[in-house]
Amino acid sequence: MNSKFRGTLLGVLIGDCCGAVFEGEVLDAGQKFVLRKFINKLEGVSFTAPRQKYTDDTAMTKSVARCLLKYDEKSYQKNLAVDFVKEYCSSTTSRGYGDGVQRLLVTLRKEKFEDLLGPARNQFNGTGSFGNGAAMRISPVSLYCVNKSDDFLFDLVGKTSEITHANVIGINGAILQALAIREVLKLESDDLDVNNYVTNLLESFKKIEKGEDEFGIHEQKFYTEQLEGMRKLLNKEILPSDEEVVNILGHSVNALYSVPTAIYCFLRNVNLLKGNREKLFRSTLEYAICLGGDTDTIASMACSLVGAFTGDSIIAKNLIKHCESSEEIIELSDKLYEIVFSE
Ligand code: 8NA
Ligand code: MG
Ligand code: MG
Ligand code: MG
Repeated sequence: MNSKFRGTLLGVLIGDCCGAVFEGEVLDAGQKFVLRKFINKLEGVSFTAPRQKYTDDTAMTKSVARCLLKYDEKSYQKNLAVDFVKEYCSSTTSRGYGDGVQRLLVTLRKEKFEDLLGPARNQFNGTGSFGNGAAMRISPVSLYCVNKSDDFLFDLVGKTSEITHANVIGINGAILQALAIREVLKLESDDLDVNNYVTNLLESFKKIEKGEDEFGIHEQKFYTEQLEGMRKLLNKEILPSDEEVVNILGHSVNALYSVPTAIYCFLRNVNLLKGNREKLFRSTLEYAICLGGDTDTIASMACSLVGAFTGDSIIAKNLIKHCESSEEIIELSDKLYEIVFSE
């Protein structure tokens, strides 16, 4: 299990560092060749500098991991808001934070964290952010909740998300990613029944998206519909093209159009590499970036799932070494493992 903890957080880091180089692009055949060469170089012979830089995805994941290490129900959310701001302000290079979240972190600081949730609710004319920023940083919560109930996980995902994301799409994206990681963490063998796994995620989401208000029971089908689209793509006899995948699932900064995409990247490669698990990390990393769009975040979320599934032993040692702060990420994973299994 320690290896799975390391794999999860290293997946976040490596997907982010490699994907950031191609962010916002649609990759043609030439750029896909460049991408393959680029990862080959990072996996290849050891070099000292320069290291591949991480972005907001990893920066915010580190904050979540640090605050879970000193988790206390009452102070967690405030500690996390303060850590997000500290991490944001301490960086000397641009980490590619979303526009909305940058404004929000500045407001939290200026108002001295008096109102922890108000600024997030005021984002985007009061609709709150539906960006994938809550989902991209959620993996430490899956680690922390590996032996906890669903309700505990939902509550902790909510607390971790709502500081920056008040829109239900942003928060439910984080719930989906958290559940998806936790389910593979719990597997003891490297045999994953993909159909069963998707059915379980769908069942959870049908419940989550069914609500009740003064007009009675209503059903929203945002993530449920995306997961159904994902299942259809996975069951196709002919492997869908990149264009078809992006048309159905999306590749944007919207959580609805990136979290299911990341899960699809993972599951497609699990299906393709049944007897060849050592290739799963590299293959998923390259595939997720090939889809273009929000490449750092989709690759980060997809690789985190691979790492949670296989552990860190299948990740090339030099690829780990060539990403900024990998030692710190390993240390955080090991500490989380210690506290989760000593409780
Ligand atoms: P966010 O909350 O600022 O949301 C990201 C973007 O989504 C916003 O800037 C808006 O354009 C849009 N958006 C979100 N909610 C709404 C809404 N209700 N109405 C209209 N537009 C909306 O930041 P976040 O933390 O969710 O973003 C995470 C993403 O930002 C990650 O992909 C991360 O890698 C980073 N990112 C940065 C860039 C960049 O140009 N630097 C590009 C893509 C992604
Ligand atoms: Mg980023
Ligand atoms: Mg935001
Ligand atoms: Mg991104």
